[in-house]
Amino acid sequence: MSSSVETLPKLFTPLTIGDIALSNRVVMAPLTRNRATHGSDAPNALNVEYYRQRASAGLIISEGTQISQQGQGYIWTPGIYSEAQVEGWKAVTEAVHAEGGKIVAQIWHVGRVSHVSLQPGNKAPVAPSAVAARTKTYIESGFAEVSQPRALPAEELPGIVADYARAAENARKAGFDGIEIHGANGYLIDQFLKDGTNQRTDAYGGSVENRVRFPLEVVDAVTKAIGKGRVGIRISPVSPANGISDSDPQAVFGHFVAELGARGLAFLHVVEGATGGPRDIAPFDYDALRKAFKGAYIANNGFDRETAIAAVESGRADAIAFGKAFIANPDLVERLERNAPLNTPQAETFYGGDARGYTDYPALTEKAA
Ligand code: 8OZ
Repeated sequence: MSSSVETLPKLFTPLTIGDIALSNRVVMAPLTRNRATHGSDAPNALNVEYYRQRASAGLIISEGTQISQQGQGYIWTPGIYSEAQVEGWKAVTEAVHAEGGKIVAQIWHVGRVSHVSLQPGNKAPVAPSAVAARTKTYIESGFAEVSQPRALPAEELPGIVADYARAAENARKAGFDGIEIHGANGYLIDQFLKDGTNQRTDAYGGSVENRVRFPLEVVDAVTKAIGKGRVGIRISPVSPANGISDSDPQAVFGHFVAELGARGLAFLHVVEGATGGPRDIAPFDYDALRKAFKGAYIANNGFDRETAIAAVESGRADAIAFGKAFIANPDLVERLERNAPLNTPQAETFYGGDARGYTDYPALTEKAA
C-alpha cells in the first residue's frame, strides 16, 4: 500500500568502464575454485555452466588464471597459455555473452606462492628476492608449505612480461572483454611492490619508483597488446594475504595508482583491508587512490547490500565486487535488487571437487519451484 515510487539505486544502473559497457555495477570478484580439467588446466563444461549461471553480474572477473606454468601456485587452477586452455575459455565467454553478460580474465603469476611439484621441471618458484612466504598452497596430495623461491635475475623479467602480454592476447582470442592484472594478495606483482618481499638492490628494488618498475612494465605490455580500454588491475594495499607486508603502503600505492591513472587504464579494483577479512586492519586512505585514478573504481571486501548501495550512491566507488556471495548466489544481482535472502556459501566446497557447492546453488526461481 505504501509502495512509493522508489528510484533504482545506482548500484543497479549501467556503467561503462573503458571500452566495456556493463548493465549494472555489481561485479563478480575473481574466485579461485580449482576445478579446471586435471592435466591440461583447461576450462571445461562444468566451468562453462558455473560462469553462465552468474552472467547477470554487471561484470564477471574470472578466477585467477596463470599466464604460464611458472605462474601457477595451486593445483587445478586454469591457465591461459595453451591452445586447449584458450579453447576452454572460448566456451565460457560465449556462454556468458549469450546471456548478455560481460567477462574479463584475471591474469595471474603467483611468484613465490607455489610449490616445486607445480613448477616446470620441479624447479624452485621465482620471486623478486629469495624470501620464502609463510603460507600454504594446495597440491595434488593436499595442503603443503610453499617452496623456497629463487630470486629472479633481471634478464628473466622480459620473458615474464611477454607471458603477461601473450595471456592478454589469448584472453581476447578466447572472447574475453578484457583483462584484470592480478596485482593483489601477495602474488608476483604485489611481491615487487612491497618491501617485505622486494629486497632487490637493482633497478627493480629499493625506492618506490624502482619497485613499481616491473608492475608498470607489465601494464604497458598488456595495454600495448589489447588496448588500455580493456585493461584493469586489482590491488590490495594493506592486505597481509600470503604473508606479505610493506612499511609504507600509502606511499607505494599513491605513486603506483597515479602512474596507472596517467596510463588511462579502464578500472582499478581495490581489496580494501585484509582479503576476505577485516576492512579496518590498517589505516589507509582509499579516497586518495580514487582521486589519483581517472578510470572506474571497483571496491571489494566485505560489502553487503546496504554498504554497496551507499558506496556507489555517494560516489566513493563506481562498482562493488562481491566474492563469497557470488559463490552461493548465481542470481546475486536480482536478489540484491529485490532485497531477497541470500544462500549461505559452504566453505568445504570452495576449492576443488565437482558440481557440488559449485553449480548447484539455487536461484530464487528454482527455490520457489
Ligand atoms: C584462495 C585460494 C587460492 C588462491 C587470491 C587467487 O587470493 C587467490 C586465491 C584465493 O587472490
